[in-house]
Formats: sequence, structure tokens, C-alpha cells
Amino acid sequence: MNAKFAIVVSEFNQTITDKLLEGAVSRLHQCGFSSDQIKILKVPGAVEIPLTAKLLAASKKYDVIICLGAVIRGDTSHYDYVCQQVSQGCQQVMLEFNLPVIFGVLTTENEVQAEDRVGGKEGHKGVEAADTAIHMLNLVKSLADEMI
Ligand code: INI
Repeated sequence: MNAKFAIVVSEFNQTITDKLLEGAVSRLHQCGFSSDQIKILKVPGAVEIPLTAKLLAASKKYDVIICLGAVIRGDTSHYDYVCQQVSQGCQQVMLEFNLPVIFGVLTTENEVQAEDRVGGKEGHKGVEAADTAIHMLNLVKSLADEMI
């Protein structure tokens, strides 16, 4: 399938986000997509994901955007602001551009919960994000075909 993926991944909590990225890219390769079809952009933190996703969406070069990040609760309320900005920002881009924006951003209470979700006992959210992206690509394509 001739699809173009963009992956926006944040570097904050990089040991976790590297694993999310690795899982997502491996799954896309497993499903037959080549590296030429996957553009990867790194941003400092989850807060920077939505603007990057918006610029990618506006470029009209991509069929789906996968957002990967890890927000882990600390001692202050900062966590809540970061979670709110990244989740609402991603949703806004998806609805504004009619483009699937996959929310592969972990929001966890601690590092153990995050590790559990990158290949531990709670599965792999990077792999799941890639699966969701492929599902949405197919769904959007079939809806577009129906409308022709
Ligand atoms: N960014 C994250 O991606 N994860 C976090 O856990 C996090 N915490 O906890 O602070 C975080 N903060 C940085 C934020 O995303 C921005 O990069 C920063 O506020 C500058 O805009």
C-alpha cells in the first residue's frame, strides 16, 4: 500500500519513548511498509507534539500521523498540564485536518507503569499505535472509496 506515515516522538523520558518508536517502526515494517514511507520527527517533550503534528498535517504529505510520548507523574501538577495539552492538541489536529492522528502517548503514574507498556506485562503501546494507524488508514480509504 502506497501510504505515508509520519511519526512524532518526544525525547522526554527517552528510554521509554525510544522503545515506543522501535515498536511502532518494527510493526510498520512487519506489515510491509518501507522506511521511505515513514518520516520520523523528534521533539523535546509531549507539549511540542501537537504543533509538529499540525505542521505535518498542513503539508498534506502524510496519510496518518502517529504521536508517541511518555508523560510520567512527578511531584507537582505539571503532569496534568502536559497531559491536557498533548491530548487535546492531538485531537484538535485530527478533527481540523480530517486526518488520523494516533495518540500513542503514555500517561502513567510512575516509570514501572510506563515500562509495563513498552513490551512488558501490559503489552506494547508503540506496536498498538502502528496497528491503530494501519486500521485507520484502511478505514479512511474505504470511506473515501464509498463516496466516489
Ligand atoms: N514532557 C514529557 O513528554 N513527559 C513528561 O513526563 C514531562 N514532565 O513530566 O515534565 C514533560 N515535560 C516537558 C514538556 O513536554 C515540554 O517539553 C516543556 O514544558 C516545554 O514546553
